[in-house]
This record gives sequence, C-alpha cells and structure tokens, in this order.
Amino acid sequence: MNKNVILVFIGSLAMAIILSCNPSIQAVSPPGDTIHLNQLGYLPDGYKSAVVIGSSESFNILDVQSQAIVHAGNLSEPQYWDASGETVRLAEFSAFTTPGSYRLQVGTSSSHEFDIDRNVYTEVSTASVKAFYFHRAGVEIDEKYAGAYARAAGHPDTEVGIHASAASASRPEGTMISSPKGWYDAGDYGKYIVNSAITVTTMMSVFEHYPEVAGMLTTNVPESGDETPDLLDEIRWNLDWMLTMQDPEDGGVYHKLTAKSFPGMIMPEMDTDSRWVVMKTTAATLDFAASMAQASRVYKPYDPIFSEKCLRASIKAWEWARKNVDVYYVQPEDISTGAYGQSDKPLNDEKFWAATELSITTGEKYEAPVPTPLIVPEWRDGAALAAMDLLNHQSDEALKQAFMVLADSLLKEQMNSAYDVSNDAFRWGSSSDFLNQAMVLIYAYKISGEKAYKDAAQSTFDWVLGKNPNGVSFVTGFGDKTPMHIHHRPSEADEIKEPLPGWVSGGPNPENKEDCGADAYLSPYPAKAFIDELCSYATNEVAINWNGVFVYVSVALDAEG
Ligand code: 9MR
Ligand code: 9MR
Repeated sequence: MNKNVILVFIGSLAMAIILSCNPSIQAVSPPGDTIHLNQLGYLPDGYKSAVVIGSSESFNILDVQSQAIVHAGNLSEPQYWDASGETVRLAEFSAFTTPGSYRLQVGTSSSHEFDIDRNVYTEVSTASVKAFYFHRAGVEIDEKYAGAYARAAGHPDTEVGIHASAASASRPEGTMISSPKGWYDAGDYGKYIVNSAITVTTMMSVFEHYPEVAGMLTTNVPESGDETPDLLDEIRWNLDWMLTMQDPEDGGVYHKLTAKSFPGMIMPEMDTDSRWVVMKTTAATLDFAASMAQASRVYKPYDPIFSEKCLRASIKAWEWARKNVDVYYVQPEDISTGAYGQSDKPLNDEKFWAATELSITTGEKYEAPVPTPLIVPEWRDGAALAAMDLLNHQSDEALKQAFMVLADSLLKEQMNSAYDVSNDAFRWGSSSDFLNQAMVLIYAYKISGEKAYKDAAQSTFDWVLGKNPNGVSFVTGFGDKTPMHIHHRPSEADEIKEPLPGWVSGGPNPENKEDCGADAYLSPYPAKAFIDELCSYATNEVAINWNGVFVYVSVALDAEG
C-alpha cells in the first residue's frame, strides 16, 4: 500500500470513529474524487484522457441532455506525480467517439461539462488569433471589431528616441525615428524583437504547415474580406513594425522599443512616457533575418512588393550579423523593462534559424551547422522550428533524425507521466512549454504518421485547457474555470470584469514567488505554483509568444483531426 492510500484509510477510520461517538454530527458524504480534463473537450477521433485523484477505480461518461451513461471504463493504476505531490489515475476514453456534450463521473463526483465535436477548437483558435488584434499598437481598436473591448489608440511610436546604447554615426543619441504599429508584448506595452520574431515565425509556420485550416480562420478585423487570410493580415501588423527596427544604414536590428520603465496599470492611451529603441544585438538581428526571410515567401502571393522588401531586409540583417557575431544584450542602467537577454546561451541556434529560412526562401546555401541536440522551441531558441520549416519544404534525413530524437524524448516522457503530459519541469511561461512540446509532437506525427505522437500532442495540449492540478483552463474566456485577474494592463484598467479573451496565461512557475509575496503561493509543489492574481506576473501574465504557439497547436490538432 502506498503512503497516500494509508493516509486516506486512516482519515476514513478517524471520521467513522468521530461519527459513531458523536451522533449529533451529521453524516457527511466522503470527499469526492477530483477530476481534471480539457474543459472545452475533444475531437471525435482524437485521444481523450482525464486525470482523477481519489479512491474510485472506474468512471462513466454521462450525456448531459439525456442523463444516460454512454460509456464506462476503468481508471488506470494509481501513479504518484512529483511535480504536484498527487497520486493520480487516468480515465482514457478515446474509444468513445460520438459527438455531444458530456460529463465524466467518478464515484459521486462529476467533471466540468465538455464536448466531443469535430470543431471543438475552432472558436478558441480564432480567439487566440483575435487576441493579437486587441494588442495592436498605434491604432484605435474599433467597436465594430472589438465590441466592449473597443479602446482609443495608444503608443503611436512615431517619435521614438535612439537610446545611448543604440547610437551610431548616422543616428546619434536622441535622434528621433518613427517605429509605429506592432503588438504589445504581454501585460506590458513594450515591443521586443526577439519575442516578436519567435511569435511571427510560429504563426507563419502554422500557416505554411496547415494552410487548409490556418488560412480559413476568420477573426473579424479591419482587413477581413481582403485577398489575404486573416491570420496573415494580423501577423503583417507586427512585421510592418519589425521592419522599422532595422537601421537602414548598416542592417543591424534594435533589440527592443520600450519606455525606460514599466508604466502603471493604465490603458494604452494613458501611457505617454517617451519611448526608446535600445541597442542592436546579434540575437535580435538574426531572429529578424529569419522572420523576414520566411515572410518573404509566405507573403509573396499576396504582396510581391512587400515580399521583396522583406527579403532585402533579411539579407542585410544577415550581413550585419556576420560582422557582429556575438553582441549580447546588456540592459542599460537607466532601463528596467523586459530584457529578453541570453548571455548564458550561444547564438548558434539563431544563426541556424536565419540561415535555414534564408536558404528555403532563396534556394541558395546559407551555411550554419545544426545545433544538436535540438531543444523544444522557446523565445531563446528557434532551431527546432527552423528544422520543421525546412522539412516542410524538402527532405533531409539527418535533420529529420535530429528532430525525431527530440520528439521521442517528449513521447517517452508523456508515456511514463502520471499526468499524461510530456512536461514535468516548471518555469516562467510553463503553459508555453507544454504548447511548444505539443507543437513538436504534432509535427513529428505529420512527418512520421505514427499516431502515438499525435496522442501525446493532444494530451499535452489538454493541460493548458484544464487537465492540470489547478483545474484551470489557462486561456482567458475559455473553459469553466479560467483566469479572471491576469497581469495585463488593459484588462486591469478597462472597466470590464472579464479579461481580454483568448489570451494564454503563463501558468505555474515555482520561481519568482516574490511578485505577490511568497505567502501568496499556498502549495509548495511546482505544478501548483499558480495564482490567479493581478500581482502574479510570474504565473499569470500573458505574452504574444505563448499565444502564438497556442494558435499553432490548436490549428494543427484540428487539421490532423
Ligand atoms: O508589469 C511588468 C511585467 O510585464 C513584467 O513581466 C514583470 C517582470 O519584468 O515586471 C512587471 O512589472 C513589475 C516590476 O517588475 C516590479 N514592480 C511592479 C511592476 C508591476 O507589477
Ligand atoms: O517570457 C519571459 C520569461 O522567459 C523570462 O523568464 C521572464 C523574466 O526575464 O521574462 C518573460 O518575458 C516578459 C518580458 O521580459 C517583458 N514582457 C512580459 C514578458 C512575459 O512575462
């Protein structure tokens, strides 16, 4: 018998003794089982699992309308999960494929209502793209497209200062440049090239890998109805800004555009602090080169002139980075906004990423070795994403093998995981780690045809929509229990109770607990280090890169059925 089972047993015994000795105490029903599942639901032919904590050994699926039991099954053997300190069992019901609305029942407990439906992720995919529209800088967000979330334009960024760290002969300190448009990065109003690049690449990649679904998303934005798919219209808003971040003189790219410090919890138009572009870096320049090379081919059918412009910018950036191989970001003393620095990490993945995208687009050879082992994509590392893009255009056995090594490590983790997920390490933005892993897994399915990868991708994706120890669907506005107090300036400053919809909250992060004071985090377990509080920027902020990969995975799962 394991420790937890003994504890439950002793607990029940104690309860029985108390009840029998004291008849005045009402008999209470035993604490029910806890059920965590994807609160939106599952695809009819997809993998379906829920996590159950408790003493029951079997489960039923109940049709919400008829109240009939439509499926029954046994729970798996209990398994302990270090990350949450729980002993859990899995309810797997992939065999049940009938569309409808259901609840999972275990003992006396009942789950959130969920659907089995071919289009179960369409609405959330669309909302996760629409979220970017709400983040457009420099433009009024119109009621016609935003309803209650309409707001005035903020941050025109037509008069941005060259910070001392970014000064050059042709643009000395204090020179004013125009750098409008772009998306706000996160809960703050900064615009950061490194994070923008990984975001636009992830979103352009889902368009390239699954055009039949990604190209059909309709988001009701001002450009809707033009010749270009809405997803690409949205990405274009940020690409236009990114192009202005390149010094036309030498091709180097400024790392970020922000005020000197974070503003208060105010609406965009109230934040009128002067803004600056801060130092050129190799990471920003190579990431920019990668994104622009990809944009050049993706936008070619819709806007050949823009496509040419992107390619020229990409090549110019690549040339700068060849002469400036390791200019790392160093936060200037007078600046305290996000750093997106990576002084401890070599820049070989950025170089490989840029070289790969340039090679695909131009058909010429841009040399850079594959950084092995490949790691799961994140804002610090685009190599695996570049590998996916290359494999999408041509066969390359060695690269495919390197990619499958990564996918296999994730698959192995998921198959042995008590929580049925490929991740058990938690840090800032953990939701996006689950999503980036799911992206690698679903792409492994695409190139191998092995169903196990698709199942693992689904199961890991389920985490983000509720199959986690917090029982929280981390996408605002989607699911029964979803964050209401994200660390997000517009959501806090507007008068609306609900946060902006379609945004992925960062998720559990055992580090940086000082944001709300260590006492605010009640559980010592990493997977439970999440609080739905405004102060919790380390667990409950949102960010464009986290949304970008949500778009990828929800679209890809839908496309793969
Ligand atoms: O609001 C800021 C958020 O966007 C950042 O991710 C976070 C970490 O850099 O910082 C937040 O700003 C806080 C600052 O770091 C410390 N003082 C309180 C600020 C607002 O909570
Ligand atoms: O996502 C970033 C995370 O990986 C870092 O650990 C963290 C602290 O440096 O910063 C996160 O990015 C934040 C950025 O610096 C400023 N805008 C908000 C971003 C999300 O919290």
